[in-house]
Amino acid sequence: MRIKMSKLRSLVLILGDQLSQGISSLRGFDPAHDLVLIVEVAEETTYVRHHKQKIAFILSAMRHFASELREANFNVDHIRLDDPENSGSFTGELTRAVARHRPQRVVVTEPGEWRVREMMDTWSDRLDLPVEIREDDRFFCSSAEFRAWANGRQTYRMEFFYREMRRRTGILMDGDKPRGNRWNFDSENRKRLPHTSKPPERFACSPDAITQEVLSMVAERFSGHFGNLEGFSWAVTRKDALAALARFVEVGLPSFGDYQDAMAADNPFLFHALLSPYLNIGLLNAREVCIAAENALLRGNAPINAVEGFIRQILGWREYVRGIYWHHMPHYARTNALGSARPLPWFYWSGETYMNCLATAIADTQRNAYAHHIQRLMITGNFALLTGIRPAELEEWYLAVYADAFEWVELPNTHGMALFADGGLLASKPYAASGAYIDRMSDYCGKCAYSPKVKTGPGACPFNFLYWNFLIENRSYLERNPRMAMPYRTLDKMPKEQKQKIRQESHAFMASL
Ligand code: FAD
Ligand code: DLZ
Ligand code: SF4
Repeated sequence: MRIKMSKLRSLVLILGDQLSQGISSLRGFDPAHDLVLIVEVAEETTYVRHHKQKIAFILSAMRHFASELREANFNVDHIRLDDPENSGSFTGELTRAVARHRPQRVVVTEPGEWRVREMMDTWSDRLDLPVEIREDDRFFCSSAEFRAWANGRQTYRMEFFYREMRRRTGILMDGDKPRGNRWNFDSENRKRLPHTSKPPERFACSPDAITQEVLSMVAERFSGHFGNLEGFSWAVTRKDALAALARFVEVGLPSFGDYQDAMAADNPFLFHALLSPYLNIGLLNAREVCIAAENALLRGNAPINAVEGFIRQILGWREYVRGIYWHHMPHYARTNALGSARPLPWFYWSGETYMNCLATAIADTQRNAYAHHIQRLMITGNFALLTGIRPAELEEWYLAVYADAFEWVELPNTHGMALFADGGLLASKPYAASGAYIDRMSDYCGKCAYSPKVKTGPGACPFNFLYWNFLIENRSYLERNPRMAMPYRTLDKMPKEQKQKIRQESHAFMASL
């Protein structure tokens, strides 16, 4: 801290996922009167047992952000995790900082998790100080705008929300028409990866001295947490995150559309952006990412199916899930439409299973704190859906294991999209699939102990019998859904003995989990 303040005006608390100089809490900041507070706290590192890389990524990015702020002439009080006086929680550290600095008020931007919002709402009374909680306006759609869109609708559909966002922002619009004369190129986003395809190398940043210090601390202090630290190569500064964006636009984006849903055993990244951790902690903002992609289209460097497919994920899905989260919490997390109650199998943590698709997706996750969307949805998510895993247990897993996981985005994706636990509020039908889908979209099955071609009996792919068993067990709930009519017609044509076998093998399999 460069100035001694006897009468501090605002103490501005910046959380670990608010590392943007444009964050609303910093607006109007005056170095002569205000002070930034950044706190590394044990509670945030352990409220779920985060992947080691996730902790290192966030703490290192926080330390880099604190020095960037200082260079930009902000006064910063940064409390480190290993500070012996550290109380270990946001509330405790804010209370200590208020005692140290005696501010007239606290300013903070709203958090990304309901849990922290509840904490924040107690601060003014606890501290006996005004606490100004500002809107997080790093998103295209505010919670109030989402509410206005959602109110009065019986069902939500991402596609209609997304079109409205396109019109409202002008992104990928040509006047009042969608660029390419179509809103959605989803049907051109489902190719299997050809053997000849050469995805780009991952954009990797070597850890600098600050990151190395954090890595050592995490290795020692969080040794029992899931995942590896070796090969840590996330960007931890805005400068490097911008370089990652530029590199993706140049080498990944052109093929992103074609192979968006493909999976490959020897490459967990393919043509994906790996930008979600940077977007979610504020090193990149969503608008600049969408504009960079649109510019690639306008310059003729990437085709429309890639650019539309990519922008749909950010302008559409990312905003849509956030809207649903804040509109429906806290009730949302408690819904369990299919009554799923099975404990999470231990192999989600150990990776030890003979099912090669699951073993690969989990090993990728251990190694990189990353798996791409289809691995998360159609492998680990699909298996949990078909076997009826208790939503809260699966959600804790997803929140812990990915570097990009914050509840506002993780929960709707897991609870709504992967598990259908919200009964179809977010997605129009369950994303349930048999081994045939996984075999079509990946090269996992060739090296598996099971065969996707065998439906029941020895060597049968568990996804095959579990898929039909899921339809049988949830019939009364799902058959009302017009989008499920076709699979139920197929099920009805199946011989009774086959259905019996499916049920028996599924029960035996699930009992063995
Ligand atoms: P790309 O495939 O390159 O996509 C580009 C960007 O689009 C991403 O960086 C991300 O910001 C955005 N995006 C893509 N799909 C989604 C989506 N469904 N919801 C929100 N944003 C999306 N994403 C998170 O950011 N945090 C999470 O905790 C998270 N948990 C998930 C849990 C499950 C069960 C599922 C099915 C998906 C989850 N996702 C989550 C969405 C998605 O899988 C990741 O955003 C994506 O894999 C990130 O990798 P990428 O940057 O390479 O994405
Ligand atoms: C995830 C995380 C971790 C691991 N550590 C910290 C921390 O020490 N200090 C901090 O301010 N934020 C951390 N975070 C991110 C918070 O959990 C996140 O800001 C809240 O969940 C609100 O979204
Ligand atoms: Fe997964 Fe079944 Fe293929 Fe094995 S055969 S990799 S379990 S889909």
